[in-house]
Amino acid sequence: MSERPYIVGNWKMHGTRAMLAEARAIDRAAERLIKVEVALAPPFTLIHACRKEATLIGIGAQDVHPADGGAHTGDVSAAMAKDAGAGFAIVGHSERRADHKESNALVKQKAEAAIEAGMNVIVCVGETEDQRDEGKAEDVVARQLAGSVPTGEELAEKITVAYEPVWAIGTGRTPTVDDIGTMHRHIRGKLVDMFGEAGEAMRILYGGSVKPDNAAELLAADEVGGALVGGASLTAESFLGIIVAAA
Ligand code: G2H
Repeated sequence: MSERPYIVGNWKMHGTRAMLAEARAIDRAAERLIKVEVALAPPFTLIHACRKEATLIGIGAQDVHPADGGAHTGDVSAAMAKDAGAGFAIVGHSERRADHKESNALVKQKAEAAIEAGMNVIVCVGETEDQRDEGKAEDVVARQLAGSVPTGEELAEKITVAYEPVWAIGTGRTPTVDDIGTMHRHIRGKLVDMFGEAGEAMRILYGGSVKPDNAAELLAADEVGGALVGGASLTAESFLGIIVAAA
């Protein structure tokens, strides 16, 4: 696994140009925090402006369409996101799986399209509360990995997996450090099955209610290579609190 923790802010459907000041402040601070790899995924409308404002941190898209282009009203292709300044794309976030009925197969196509366009990808997986209560969390995540992560040893360095238990997203609830470690070890095992030795080095992020005051504890869990942060990435102050905790 990369030595540097990878802390990615997912702004979701938040942000107008007024928020560019936050991106600028995060970028300025990241200059001092070189022990951490920092990135932001703003809405499509802000990718280009964020890329211009922030020169050090990674800028990515929150989704891409699997097709190169064509008659898909309202959608954005990977090549378009890349052209706007995105170096990576998040795919398979649980909000897209739920709101847009995205299947594992579609998530995989999106990941392949992003890689084909020259981007890295963060593929999200995670179980619902019912699935966890029924003892199915590991099976669900294994199926999501098998179905939504593109395979091929040469792709391993382009792919990050984010484990985001659905019941922890935006709720303020988080799994225990032991539970996170158990799931991350399970994911590591599956990645090694899929990618061989290259799977050992792939980053696995934790996401779900990561905040400045719990970041250090969550990031210390076994096999956690960083965090995917939603609500707490919306201001430079709170996002930097997490980045400092990761440093
Ligand atoms: C999980 C996370 C970011 P939050 O979706 O992807 O959001 O930190 O608000 O739980």
